[in-house]
Amino acid sequence: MSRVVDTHRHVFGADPAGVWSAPGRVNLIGEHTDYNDGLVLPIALPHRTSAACSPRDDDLLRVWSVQTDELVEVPADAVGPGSPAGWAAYVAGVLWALREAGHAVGGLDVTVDSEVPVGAGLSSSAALECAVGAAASDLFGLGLLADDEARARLAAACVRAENEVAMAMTGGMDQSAALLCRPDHALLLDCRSGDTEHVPFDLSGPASGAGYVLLVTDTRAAHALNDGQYAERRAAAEQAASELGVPSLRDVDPAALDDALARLSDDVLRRRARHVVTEIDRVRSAVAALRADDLPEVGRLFDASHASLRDDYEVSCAELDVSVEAARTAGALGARMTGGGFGGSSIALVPADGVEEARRGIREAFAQRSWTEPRSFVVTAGGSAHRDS
Ligand code: GAF
Repeated sequence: MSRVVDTHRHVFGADPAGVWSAPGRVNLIGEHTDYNDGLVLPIALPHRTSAACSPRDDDLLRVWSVQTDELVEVPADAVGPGSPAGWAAYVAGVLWALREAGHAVGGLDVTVDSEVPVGAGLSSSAALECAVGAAASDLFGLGLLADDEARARLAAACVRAENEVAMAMTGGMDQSAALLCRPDHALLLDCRSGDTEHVPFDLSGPASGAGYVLLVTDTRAAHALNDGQYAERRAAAEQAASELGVPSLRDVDPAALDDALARLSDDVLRRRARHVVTEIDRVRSAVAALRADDLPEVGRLFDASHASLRDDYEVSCAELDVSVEAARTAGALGARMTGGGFGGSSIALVPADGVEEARRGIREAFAQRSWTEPRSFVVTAGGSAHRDS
C-alpha cells in the first residue's frame, strides 16, 4: 500500500485521493463456459492489484505502472479499439466503457501496483480493470460498488473494456469474480441469468480430516487471451450452438448430449461442444460435493475437467499437463488447469501436510525437462474490489 502511495506522490507530485484494489482469481471449475451462458465457480485470490488515483479537471488519463516503470498518457477521445495498446488499455478502456454507459467520468492520474502475476492466467487484467473501475465509481459518485446488482453493472463495463479496447474476446467470469467474490467462499455464477450463490469454500473443516489446501502453480508458460486461439474456441462454440439451433451450448441437455453431438458437422465441433456441456454439468456436481464436504469427489471432478480441456477443448499445454500429473503423483486428490489455458496456472487439491511434497514434485518434473522453475503457492478465498484508503 505505501509503495503505491509513495510512487504516486513521486510521479504525480501530490497525494492520491485514495487507493482501491481488486483481486486476481482462480476458477475452481467451469472453464470456457462463461461465454456459453454457462456456470463458473471462481474464488478471489488474496493477491490484489492496487490503484492509487486522483481525479483531474480535464479528461486526460495519466497512468503509471510500478511493474513496468512507465507513464502512459491518453486523452479520452483517443481511446478506441486497440488504442491505447498494452496494459494501459485495461485502464483507459474502463473509463471509456463507463462513459459509453452514460456516466459522467472525468480524467484521472493513476498509479497501479500489482501482486497478481501477469500472464499467469490469474486474471491480472480483470484485477486492474476492477481496481480502476472501483476508483472511478467512488471518485465520480457512480455508486457502482453499492450492492451486487451495481457491481454486476461495473463488471459489465470492465468486460466491454476488455472486449472493445484491449481486443480480447473474453467472457465475464474474471470481472465478476473480482467484484462479487466473498472471503472463504467460491462464487457460483450463472452467466446467463447473472444469478449468484456464495458457496462456502473451507477445505480445513472437521469433516475433511487433516484438511486440504488449494495449491496454485504458475507454470511460467506465458499465456495470452488476444492471440487468436481463445477467440477461435469461442467461435467454434458459437458455431456448434448455431448448428444445433440453440442460442448457446448451455441449452444442450447433458442427458441428450450424444444425440446433439451426432448432429454436428465435424469432429472438432463435437469435441468442443462436449467439453462445454459436460463442464457446465461438472460445476453443478462440484457445488454439491463442496456442500457435502466430499473433497475426493471434488478432486475427481478437477481431473475430469482437466482431461476434457486437454483432449476435447485443446487449451492445455505440456507445462500444465505436467504440473497436474506431478501434483497427483505427489498425493493431490485432483488437479486441473485453471483460466483460459495455453499456458498460465494449474490448481491442485493437496493434503495440508503434503504441500512441500507436491511443490517439490512439480519443481522436479519441470527441472527434468529443463523448463523454467514454476512457482507454487497455497491460496485461500479472498474478498472483492474495495477502497483501501
Ligand atoms: C479467461 C477469460 F477471461 C474468461 O472469460 C474465461 O473464459 C476463462 O478464460 C476460461 O474459463 O480467463
